[in-house]
Amino acid sequence: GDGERRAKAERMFSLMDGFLKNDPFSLQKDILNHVEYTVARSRFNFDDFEAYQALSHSVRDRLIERWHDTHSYFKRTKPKRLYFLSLEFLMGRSLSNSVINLGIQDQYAEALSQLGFEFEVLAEQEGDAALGNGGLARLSACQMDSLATLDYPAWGYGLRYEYGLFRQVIVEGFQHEQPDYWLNFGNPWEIERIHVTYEVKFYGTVEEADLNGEKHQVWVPGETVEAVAYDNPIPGYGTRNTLNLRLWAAKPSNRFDLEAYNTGDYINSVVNRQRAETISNVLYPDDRNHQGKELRLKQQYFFVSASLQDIIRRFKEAHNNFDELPDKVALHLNDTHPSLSIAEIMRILVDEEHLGWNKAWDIACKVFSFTTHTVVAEGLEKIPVDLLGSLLPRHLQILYEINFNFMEELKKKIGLDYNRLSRMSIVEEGAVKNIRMANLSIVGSHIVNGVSKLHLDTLKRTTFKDFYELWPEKFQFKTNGVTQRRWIVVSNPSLCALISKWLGTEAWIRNADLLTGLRDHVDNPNFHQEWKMVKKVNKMRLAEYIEAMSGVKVSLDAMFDVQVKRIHEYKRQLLNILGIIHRYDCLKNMDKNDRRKVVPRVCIIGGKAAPGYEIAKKIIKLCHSVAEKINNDTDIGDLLKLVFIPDYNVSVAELVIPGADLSQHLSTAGHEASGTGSMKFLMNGCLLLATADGSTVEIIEEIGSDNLFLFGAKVQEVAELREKISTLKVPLQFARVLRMVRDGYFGYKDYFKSLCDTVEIGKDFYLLGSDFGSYLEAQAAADKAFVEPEKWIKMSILSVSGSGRFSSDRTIQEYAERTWKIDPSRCPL
Ligand code: CR6
Repeated sequence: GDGERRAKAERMFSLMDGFLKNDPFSLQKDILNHVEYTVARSRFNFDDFEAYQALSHSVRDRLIERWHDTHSYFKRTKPKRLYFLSLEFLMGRSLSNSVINLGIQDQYAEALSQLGFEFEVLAEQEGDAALGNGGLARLSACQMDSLATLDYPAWGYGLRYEYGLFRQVIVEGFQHEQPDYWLNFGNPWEIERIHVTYEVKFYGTVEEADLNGEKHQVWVPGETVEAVAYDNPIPGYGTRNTLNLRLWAAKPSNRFDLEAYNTGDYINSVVNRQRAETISNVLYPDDRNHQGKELRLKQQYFFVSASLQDIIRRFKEAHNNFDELPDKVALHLNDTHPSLSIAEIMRILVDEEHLGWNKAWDIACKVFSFTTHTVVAEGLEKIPVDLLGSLLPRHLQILYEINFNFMEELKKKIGLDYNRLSRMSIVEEGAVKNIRMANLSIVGSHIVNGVSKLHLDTLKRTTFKDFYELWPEKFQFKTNGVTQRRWIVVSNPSLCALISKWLGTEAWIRNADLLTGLRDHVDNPNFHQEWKMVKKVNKMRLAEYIEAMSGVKVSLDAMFDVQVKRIHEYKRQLLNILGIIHRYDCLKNMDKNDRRKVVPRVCIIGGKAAPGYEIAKKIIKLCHSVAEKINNDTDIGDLLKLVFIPDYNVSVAELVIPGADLSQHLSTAGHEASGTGSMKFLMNGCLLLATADGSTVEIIEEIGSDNLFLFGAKVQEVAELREKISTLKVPLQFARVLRMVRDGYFGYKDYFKSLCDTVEIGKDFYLLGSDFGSYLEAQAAADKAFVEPEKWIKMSILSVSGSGRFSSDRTIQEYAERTWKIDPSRCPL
């Protein structure tokens, strides 16, 4: 009975000694316990890595406590929940972030130093969790941090890839990819839930069956794989709330298949079974092209099916009527990658729960929302109908039915405009028939989001014009943001301390709008002095790293000029390199006197190229070739250095961004949906040199065009320039530096030819030539500002004070209020 249960619970609680204590002494005891019993090393003899492991386990214990409390609180209070579905999360390291969000950073530092360890040194032992490609994936990670911090009742769902994004190794200037088997050394941040498993099915046929006299479609699958849950606690800052990021791993199904084992070929049956695990093995390393690969589609459906089974199970535990689903559940599609969810939920509601089609469709449309991170139509995901039909035959039928109904509805509204109907159709007709995942996502969601104002404007005018005209009320934008917890507090402790000192509060860590308060001190010389010191400390840290990585010694007096992001033609790293060649060329032709007036520069470039993206790989090689020439030119010395930082990832970003004076964001206007790197630099007091693209437009609104270096054609001009692409005028300097590369001045003449061809007059789609003049002017303006330290520091302060709007807290609050309709639900202390 009840009494018995209560007695048992009380005994349990007393046995467990209440909650874990966070004073340094208790922390030390916990760490040593983990050394001894978890890591199984002797407390008298363990190294830094083992100390890191034990430390992480002690942090994990504390996370689990809060995780339990949060989830039992949600279970009790039943708020509407958000489920954030994303195939990619770029979490980076967890230790520092967790300890800071738990608010026990100082206690841990003290506990460790008494044990003879340094927190920062142990934190360096951790590898990155790199389960994503670039901006989109890091955005998901920032947004999880904000969801937790703002107390929203949310879950993240993703895939637990065994191989994260490849490691970039540079050999003689060329990129090589190495597998990132990140689980090699164990992962203390995840909790394996061996009992939370679901069967995911593939292939097979659809058969017709009779159910109470009605005809029903029944999927008879051909293959079954098991999904196992791995939970990753996401602690909020300044709250007990700790959310869950549930990642699925594929395992062979435990279903006992008598047939397979009776054939006598035992070994082969086991090997076949084992193939199931390949589904979640490896992350696709391409951030733009996901075109119709079977394994990729399998990953998507595996993810969708496991997540939805889990979500529906949780819903059914607390509710007995699907009418309530839209009031209790919001499902967010992070890009089109999880958009099979729309077909899957229809299959569950219609085939398994036996709801009528129209009712099920009505529920689905209310539950889903969608964010697109792509600008151009060519970047949108498509899946060949044949592939989908063989892997998921029932889903293909459902997709056809969704499309049929949509087309009928559309005809009533727009008549028989066949061109428009075919553009809007979910099924693309042609030699190869495709399912257009973006069209599916728009049709099946009640809100469609862009990631910046300009992005949405562009979508309305171009890619999604037809849909916008049909459903203008569906379209919104939520400008991206990044979390100041990771991008200031974790990565730049000196700046964090300085901000808190001058604002007189740490409240900005939860409310970044307060950063505007720094404007009050913008002319204070003491503040300037301290600001300068902070930058210097971070530049020193970066300079040491550069020397260790590349052997290049750099001067701290130089301007540290950084461009770090995925390598893409539209991001125009080539423009940067050509600009550097121009600078070098000018220096070579200058007399001694003039050289004395030159601002010394350390140009830093970093980023990965997708393994099959040849031009991007050539850009990396060119960077190395130019660097070799310049860095070994004793005549130039400290006036110009170029370094490529290999294997750019989240933890490298944490080191590079705080140390930058200037950062470059050079995308041809209209191509970067948002860009989020710029926001991290802004938060770290680094000035931007940028085109008016993506969210930069809003950064300009916020900090004023005087406080950054703007250049290049605007979006409207880009279209016009492209019209006359074969007659575009390019500056002489551009032709000259290009010629230097072509003529083999940096070696590898033949290899660089096809790269040079991409920017030749008439072919220069990304308009490097026509933007070159304006780019050089912006660079000159940056040089000029740098020699007036007062002015520069002021711009830097104004950058940070205007960065509050680009906190992911603001983004998430907008999503919560305008799209998901969820309320904060704060777990009591
Ligand atoms: N590559 C956009 O290109 C945006 C992020 C996050 C991107 C980038 O401008 O900031 O998403 N798009 O919204 C995709 O990944 C498809 C990106 O990271």
